[in-house]
Amino acid sequence: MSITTAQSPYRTDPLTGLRIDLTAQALVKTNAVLAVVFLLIGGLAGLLVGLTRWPTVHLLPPDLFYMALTAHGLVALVVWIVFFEMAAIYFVASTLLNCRLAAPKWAWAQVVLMTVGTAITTVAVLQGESSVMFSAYPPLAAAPHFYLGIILFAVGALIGCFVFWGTLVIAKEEKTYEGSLPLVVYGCMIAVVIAIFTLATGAIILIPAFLWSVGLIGSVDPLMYRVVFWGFAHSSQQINVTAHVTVWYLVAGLAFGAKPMSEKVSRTAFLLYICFLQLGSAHHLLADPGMHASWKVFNTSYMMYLAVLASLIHGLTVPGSIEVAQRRNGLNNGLFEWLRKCPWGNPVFTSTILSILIFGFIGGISGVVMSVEQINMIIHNTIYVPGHFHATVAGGTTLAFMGLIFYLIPVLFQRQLIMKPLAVLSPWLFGGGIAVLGVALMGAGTLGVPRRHQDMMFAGQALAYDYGGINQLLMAIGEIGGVVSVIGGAFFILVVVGSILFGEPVPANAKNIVAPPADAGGHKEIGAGGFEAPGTLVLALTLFVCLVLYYFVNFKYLATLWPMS
Ligand code: HEM
Ligand SMILES: [Cu+2]
Repeated sequence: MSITTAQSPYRTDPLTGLRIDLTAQALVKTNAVLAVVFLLIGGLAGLLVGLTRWPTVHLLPPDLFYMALTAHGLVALVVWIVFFEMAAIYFVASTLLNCRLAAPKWAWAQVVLMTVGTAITTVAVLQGESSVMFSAYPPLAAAPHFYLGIILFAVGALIGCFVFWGTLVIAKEEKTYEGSLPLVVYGCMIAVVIAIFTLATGAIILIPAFLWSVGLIGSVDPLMYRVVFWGFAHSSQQINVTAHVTVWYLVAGLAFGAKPMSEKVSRTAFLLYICFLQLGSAHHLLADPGMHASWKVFNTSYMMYLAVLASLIHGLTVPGSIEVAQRRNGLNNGLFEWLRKCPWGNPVFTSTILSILIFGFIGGISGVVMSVEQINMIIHNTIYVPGHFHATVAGGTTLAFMGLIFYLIPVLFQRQLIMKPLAVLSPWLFGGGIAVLGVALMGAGTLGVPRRHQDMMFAGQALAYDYGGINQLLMAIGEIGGVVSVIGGAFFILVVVGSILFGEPVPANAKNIVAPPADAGGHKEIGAGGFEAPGTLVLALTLFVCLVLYYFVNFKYLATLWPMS
C-alpha cells in the first residue's frame, strides 16, 4: 500500500511496520544493487589475486597480478563498501526517524558521481598504466584519470553524507521522532562525522597527487603523502567499523527485538571512535623511518587502545543484548542455552554472529598485537597484514553487510529469498573461508612471506629466496580458504540477484523476525551469578585470554628473532 502526501510518497511496510519513504527506498535499492555488483567484481579480482599467491597455481604474470591487486583492493574495499554504506545511512535516517530524505536530487548526484568515478578509475586500471595499488604511494605515478575517478567518487560520497545530515535536521525540525536519536541513527551519525573528516583528508592528498600526475606541480613529498594518506585510508576503515557495528545493533534490534544493554555505555563507546580512531592511523607508519619513534608509540600504543576499547564494548554489548533478549524469551538455562538455540540456520543471524566472532577473535586480536612498535617489526609489509585486514573488512564489515542485505530483501524489494539452502550456506562458506585465509596468511607473514608479491620465491632474481615448505603450505591453505569464500560470496550474490528478479512476493501476513520468541514469556529473573548476560561475559573473557596469550607468544618469538639479552 502506498500513500501520497503533499510532502513525499511513502508506504507502510507490512513486515516490519516501518514507514518507508519511497524516494529513499529507490535510492537505498539503487545503492545496494550497485554495491552487490561491485562486490562481484571485487571478489573476482580477489580470486585472481588469491590464485596467483597460491604457490602451485601461480596464475597471473606480474603485470596482470599488480593490475588485479589494484582493482581488487579498490573495488572490494572502497567501492562495494562505500556504496552499501550509502544505502545503509539513507535507510537508517529515513525509516528509523520516520522522515523523508533531504535533497533527493543531491542523493541521485551521489549515485551518479560515485558510479562515474568508479568507471573512470576502473578504465585507468584496466589500461595498465595505473597498477599502483590502492595506496598509490608516490613516486609511483598513476594516470591522471586514476586519481580523478577516486576524487569524483569521494565527492559523491561526501554529498551522501550531507544528505544524511540534512535528513537529521529535517527530522528534528518536523519532530518526526521523540526523545534523543535512536542508537542506530546515532551510530550512523558518528560514521558520517568520521566520513566527512576522512573525505576531506583524502581530498588534501589526492588533489596534489592528481595535479602532480598532470604535471602542474613538480613533486609530491612521499613522507607527507604517506602520513596524510593514512589519515584518509585508515579513517575510512573506521567508517567501516562504525558502520558494521551499527549494523550489528540494527540487526540485533530488528531481528531479536534486542535492546542495547546500556544506551549510555554504547553511545560513549561510539564517541571514543571519533576521539581516537584517526590517531591509530600511525600504525601504518610503524616501520617508516621518517617519523619519530615516540610519535609512533604514543599514537599506536596509547591513543589506539582507547578506540579498541570502544570496539570491545560493542563486541560485548551486542551479543549481550541478544543474550538478554533470548533469556527473557525463556532460553534462560545454563551459560549458553541462549546461544545454542539461536537461529543458526538463518543467514541474517549467522552473518551477524560470524561477523562479530571473526572481527573480534581474528581481526581484533591481531590488530592490537601488530600495532605494538616492536612486534610490528616482525610482520610489517608481510602477508600477515592482508591476513589481519581480511578478518576485519571481509569477515567483519562485508559479512555484517551481507546479513543486513538478507534482512532487507523482503522489506525493500518485497520478495522472499529464493534458493534458501544456498542462502543458509553462504555466510558459513564466506566467513569460514575468510577465517582460514586470515589465519593462514597471518601464519605465513609471521614467518616472513612478503605481501604484494607476485612471486614469493623471487625466482630468477638476484635475491632469490626459498621460503620453504611450511610457508608454501600456509599460502596454499590460505588461498584454498579464499576460494571457499569466493564460492560463499557467489552463492550470496546468486541468492540476492535471483530473489530480487524471481522471488515470490512476500505474503501479506508475514513478519520479518528472525528469532521468534521461545515462549514469549517475558521473564523478569534472568542470567546467573548476578549477571544478566553471563554467557557473553565468558566469551569476552575467552577473547581476553586469547589476546594475552597471543601477545606474549609474539614477544617470545620476537626475542628469538632478535636476541636482546
Ligand atoms: C569483500 C571482501 C574483501 C575485501 C574488502 C578485500 C580487500 C583487500 C585489500 C584492500 C587488499 C590490499 C590490496 C593492496 O595491498 O593494495 C587485499 C589483498 C588481498 N586479497 Fe582481498 N579482499 C576481500 C576478499 C578477498 C577474497 C575473497 C580473496 C581470496 C580469494 C582475497 C585475497 C587477497 C589476497 C591474497 C591479497 C593479498 C595479496 C598480496 O598482498 O600479495 N581477498 N584485499
Ligand atoms: Cu589502519
